[in-house]
Amino acid sequence: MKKCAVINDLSGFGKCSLCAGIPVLSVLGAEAHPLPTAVLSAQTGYSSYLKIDLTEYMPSIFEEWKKMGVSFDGILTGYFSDEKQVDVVMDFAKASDALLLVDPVMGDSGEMYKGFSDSLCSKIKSLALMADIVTPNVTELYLLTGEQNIEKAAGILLESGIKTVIVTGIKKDNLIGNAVFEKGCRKEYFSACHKGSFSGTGDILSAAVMGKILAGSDAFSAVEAAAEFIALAIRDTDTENRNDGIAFEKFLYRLGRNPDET
Ligand code: PXL
Repeated sequence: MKKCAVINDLSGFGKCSLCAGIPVLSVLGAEAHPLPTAVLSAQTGYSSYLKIDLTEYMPSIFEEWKKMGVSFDGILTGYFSDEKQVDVVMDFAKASDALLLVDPVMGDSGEMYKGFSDSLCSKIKSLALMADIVTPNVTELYLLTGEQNIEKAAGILLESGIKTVIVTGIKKDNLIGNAVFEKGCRKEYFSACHKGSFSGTGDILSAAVMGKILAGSDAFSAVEAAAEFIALAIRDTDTENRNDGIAFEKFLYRLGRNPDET
């Protein structure tokens, strides 16, 4: 089985980060090997939460993995709670030839998430520039490039050497969608949006894209499958609070199904 290191936080509520990434990778047939950056009672969108930062343990965990002699096919990164964590992960990624997918978790809806600073964002940008694939939402794309125009901003990232730029949460009329950019190629995947944005959809998308690509898909069909899965779950979500995330669990089996099966 393909091995994927998943570097992200573990949040008790919010259906995001590792709670989304591990099941999604698993159903797609990849082994998920989590390294939590922090443990939280709930993701930071809730009005109160406890965060236990694990920065000091991360180098030793990487050291133990090195001692075990394991090598990874994929490295998937998400939420960081400290700049030092990003440095350690950059060293880990440099020493590996795994496919690196960086979800540059920094903000949404035009604002940085609680606890983020310009210097943490600039570190995350350095990591993103090492990646094969990045999955920023529109806010994060702007934070990475300083460019409002999505096409131009994606172009800046491609020019810097990133192979695939996947921009999530693009709003157009009553539709929401994702755009995938590779050199000389661009595709968009839109679906009807009546319910606004939800916690965890970025984490689900990045894990689904990683899982699909490790299973042999190209980035375009990976995003199409991930977006369909998320749209299905959102349609079935009846929560009043966007912080609670989406009802993705009962549709995991459909994500894992071979597209040729009926
Ligand atoms: O889904 C992004 C995310 C991940 N982890 C934590 C968060 C957020 C977004 O708010 O707070 C802890």
